Amino acid sequence: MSALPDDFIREIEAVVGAVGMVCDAERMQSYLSDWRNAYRGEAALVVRPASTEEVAAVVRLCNQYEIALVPQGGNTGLCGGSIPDASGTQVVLSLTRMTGIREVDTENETITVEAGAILQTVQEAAAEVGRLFPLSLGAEGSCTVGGNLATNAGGTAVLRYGNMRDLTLGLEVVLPDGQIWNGLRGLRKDNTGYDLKHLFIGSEGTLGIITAAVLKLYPAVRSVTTAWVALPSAHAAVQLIGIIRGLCGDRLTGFELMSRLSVDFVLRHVGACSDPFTETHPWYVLIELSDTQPDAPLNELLEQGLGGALERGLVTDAVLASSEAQVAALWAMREGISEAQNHEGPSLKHDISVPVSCIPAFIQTTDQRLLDQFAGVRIVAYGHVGDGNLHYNVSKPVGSDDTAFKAQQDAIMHVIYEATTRFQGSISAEHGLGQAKRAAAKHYKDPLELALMRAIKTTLDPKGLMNPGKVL
Ligand code: FAD
Ligand code: S2G
Ligand code: ZN
Repeated sequence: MSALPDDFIREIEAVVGAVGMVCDAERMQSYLSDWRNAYRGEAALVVRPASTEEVAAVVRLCNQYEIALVPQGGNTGLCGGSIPDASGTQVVLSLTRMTGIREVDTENETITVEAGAILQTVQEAAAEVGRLFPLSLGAEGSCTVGGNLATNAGGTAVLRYGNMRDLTLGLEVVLPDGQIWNGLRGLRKDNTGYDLKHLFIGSEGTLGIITAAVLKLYPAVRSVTTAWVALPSAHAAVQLIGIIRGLCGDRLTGFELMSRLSVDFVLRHVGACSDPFTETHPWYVLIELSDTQPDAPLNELLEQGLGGALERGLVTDAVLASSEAQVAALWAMREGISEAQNHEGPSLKHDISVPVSCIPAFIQTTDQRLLDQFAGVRIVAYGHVGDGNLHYNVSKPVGSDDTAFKAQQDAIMHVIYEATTRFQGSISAEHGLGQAKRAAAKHYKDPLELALMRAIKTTLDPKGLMNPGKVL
């Protein structure tokens, strides 16, 4: 706090009260590093406003005193976007006191929530009124809606419902000058000029602070079937999703690919997980079908699709979950990969997307190049096949030195991102850029796109106080 002017601190306290300020170093710690301790920073102060008006007043003061702000939700981001820099001069603005569910409107199928609401709480609020809010990801117990919006989060149901951008109808945003933009409309159609909410969705706190949102609700699903399927190759997985989608259409709500090594990591480090098969296989997919009809014939449909695939040699084994507990165990296997990687040394994360049809060739050629150049590295490949989104993470060779492995991070990254570019893909499918991929974006993104992004940034945040050092 020493870096801040006394009258600034007094004025902040007059806005948020002592309850809304975290000053001592001890209590500040959890705001200064991310979920996996990959990024650490220092803050002059952590402020926890309780309302949009308080956020606006804090932003106005930071603007007036020219103090940089780092918006923060659940701190589960994987690109260091919510962590302050090392200067100790920035203020972290945590939305975690703004957890209100402002309105649930079942006639217009919308739910209006505040930015600090935990994703799981929003899912539960929808379920209470017989609706579904479909965003679903491994961090849903601690990530916030504001963070989901700021990173345009994806997760496992994108292939059926889309990502956060697709699920949002309106936003309330505090702009870098402290003005409150109230765009909290729940209209499905509003064609009156530029669609401004889409500027802020995915902006990772660099264009303003999202304080509330109007989100879409969907009919609750009343029947679900889940299968764990073994395959001989990633190519078989791409062929299989075509078969299942052709047969089941929009009932296909999850199709998650996992390599054997991903599964091995989970079996090794995540308790209460077990392999449904006795044999090991190179690849697995977790398939979920769901329907709003109770007792929809989902098992029969899935057995029909898998049966045909088995005859064609695309599937080598399959099991349909026969209980809620087994469904949960299969998803725990999938969602446990992120955590399991942390127990195998540094995990060099690459959240890439390529056209779905290119996934097999991307994996085959990139695996080869990496293993040729970095003998012994372990490639943890898994992710959301339906979106062409692979989490293509690299763990160190067994027994090697963490520091020596991390020294190869850029070289490994360029092999992966050059392959991504060759396949017309993106270097960040769902996690955003944060601080982790800022340099890579400068290298791999189209210069005109970067210039347009900078023009928008300069227009909205001319003093550059909103989350500096992130994205651009
Ligand atoms: P934070 O980490 O607090 O912040 C993320 C970014 O948003 C930062 O740049 C921050 O400045 C900004 N920000 C936060 N709140 C606001 C606000 N109110 N206004 C403006 N800017 C704001 N992500 C996926 O997309 N798909 C997945 O499948 C997925 N799986 C994950 C699994 C695990 C186990 C973990 C740990 C993470 C996973 N993530 C996934 C990443 C992460 O959960 C998402 O990026 C999530 O949306 C971040 O939300 P958060 O509240 O934790 O945001
Ligand atoms: C997921 C988490 C990313 C990672 O589990 O779908 O988005 O690489 C990821 O840990
Ligand atoms: Zn993911």
